[in-house]
Amino acid sequence: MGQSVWYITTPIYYPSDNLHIGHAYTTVAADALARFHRLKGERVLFVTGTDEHGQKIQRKAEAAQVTPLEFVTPIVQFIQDPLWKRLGISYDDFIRTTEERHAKVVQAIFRRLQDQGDIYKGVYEGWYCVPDESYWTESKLVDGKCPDCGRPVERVRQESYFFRLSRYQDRLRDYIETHPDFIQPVSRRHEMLNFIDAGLEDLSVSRTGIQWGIPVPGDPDHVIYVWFDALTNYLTAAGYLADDERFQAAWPANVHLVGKEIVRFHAVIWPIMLLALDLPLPERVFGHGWLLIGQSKMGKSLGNAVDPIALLDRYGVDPVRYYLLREVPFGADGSYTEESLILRTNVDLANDLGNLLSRTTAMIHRFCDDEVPTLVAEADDGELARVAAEVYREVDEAMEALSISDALTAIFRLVRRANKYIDEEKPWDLARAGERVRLGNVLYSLWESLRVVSVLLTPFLIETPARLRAQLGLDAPVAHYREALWGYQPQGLRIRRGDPLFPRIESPAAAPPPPPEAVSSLISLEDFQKLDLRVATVREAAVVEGTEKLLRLVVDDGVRERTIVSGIRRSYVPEALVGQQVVIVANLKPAKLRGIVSEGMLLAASDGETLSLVAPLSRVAEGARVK
Ligand code: ME8
Repeated sequence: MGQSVWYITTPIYYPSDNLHIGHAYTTVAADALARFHRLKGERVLFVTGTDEHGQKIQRKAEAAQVTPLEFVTPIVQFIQDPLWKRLGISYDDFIRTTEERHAKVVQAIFRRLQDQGDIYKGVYEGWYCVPDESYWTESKLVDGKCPDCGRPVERVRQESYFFRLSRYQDRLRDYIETHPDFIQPVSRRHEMLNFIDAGLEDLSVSRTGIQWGIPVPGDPDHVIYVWFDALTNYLTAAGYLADDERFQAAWPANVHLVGKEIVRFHAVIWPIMLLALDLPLPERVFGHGWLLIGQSKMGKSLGNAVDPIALLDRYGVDPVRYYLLREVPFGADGSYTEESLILRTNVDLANDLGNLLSRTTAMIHRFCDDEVPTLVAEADDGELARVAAEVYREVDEAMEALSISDALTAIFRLVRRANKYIDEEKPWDLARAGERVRLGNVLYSLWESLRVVSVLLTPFLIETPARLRAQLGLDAPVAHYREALWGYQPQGLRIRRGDPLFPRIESPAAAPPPPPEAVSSLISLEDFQKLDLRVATVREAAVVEGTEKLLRLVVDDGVRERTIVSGIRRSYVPEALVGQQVVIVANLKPAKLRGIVSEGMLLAASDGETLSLVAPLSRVAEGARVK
């Protein structure tokens, strides 16, 4: 089969309420992957949509005294525009399960499975979780509640059609065993194998007593179970039974991106439907983690949902996308806080990237009259070119592995290395000393690093790449990933300086600073001189696992490297500290914190919750005395 389209899907969301940033999280991640593959010149099919049938929606509509379609339509429209539009979601198809094209496919599949004896009629007796639209047997309930979401379940006894999952159990198990990449991350794969090994019961795939769904062909008292209906969307959108050429090119899907709570539907029920239809299985089902508020999952009905539109209004599209894509390793759970969004924007975007651009363009303006210098290759140290080449490869590998946050970490490694390169090479000294060749090479390398970054950031951010490129003097939008190769751009451009890329955000949540404490009792100069305060440079920084406040730093005090445990985690991301100078109390008695011996302390100004490290205004030698 000539599969030539890279096909990625998100779950289709229930339009039972407005969506929150948990839904935006999946959709932005899928969007970044879709944009990445397009940038590599591939044909992409990126599908998202809405799952509009089922008991939950029917009840919501009844409560609102409108028809289910009247209930969902404005929500669906809102999801398309403004929500996905403002977030820059570049979907190729938006599927609604209430569309005619979809009902046809669902009914055709149902009929075929019935004809081949995979669907049969019986009686279902057991429990149903309406919010999750899932069936449970008595023995699976936890304290009488839904084992997945902990909410109350309802007793159901009715005539029902059943899908013979049991018939395919062994084939599915073999498939998972022989296709180690099928279910990711690997922890979910183990969960699914255990689930299958516990034995698959035949699945009830129709309901009576509710009307809001696709009717069972030839038996209109039954509507088709909403998950059977919803999963089929992936085939409908690929053109199954409607457009053979489209379908042959797109199927099987390359990635079904889903939240971890619905991996079971995608890694057990869905592949069995496909096995029964003799269709190839998707290449990967990736179950990512949850955005948490405190310890709980953010959820529509849990009253803790964060509205993406409010965040877009406050911070703009790129900080929100950057935060969602960068903050949490893709696959793991992570806590959402607005403070961490602000911190990410300030540290990575405003400080590291914004400053690199403003410093670079300011120096090209001042020393080269806005003209980007030409590289004199024989005299170049090749340092930034080397890092850029590594990052080019790392981003590619990370995106293939769906490690989206690692891809961004790699890009910002180049940004940080370039900033450090300015500090090391001191272009202003080179200018003063008349070292024009070296100066030109340094400035060219900085400009070129930023150009490479503008290409690499293209799949992730919407507005920033073009704004960055405008200041670099580049007008053409990025067309292909290979443009991120060092030296791709012909030389001889002029920069156009502009506004800062990202203004620093002042934290709205920060408490007003407490009134300064009254000055305590006076001390003598000798008392003060007992303190051995020194400048040190941070060499390593990492979080102390299991703590909320602590970072473990290794600092160079000019004589040796020492470890200091410091309570600054809430105010600093560790990697941003590496290379920074700080002031330490060098003669503090060592103390053990969380099992780590801390040899000294960092000076920081405390402004309510926020801590700001104290540092010399210009770089000085490590070990310099502060007095
Ligand atoms: O489950 N953190 O729809 P849904 C991260 N209609 N992601 C989250 C999240 C959170 N706190 N909350 C939601 C359904 N999501 C079905 C899907 S597919 C054939 C049918 C994301 O509206 C995550 O992707 O409840 C999760 O799987 C999805 O939204 C659930 O959306």
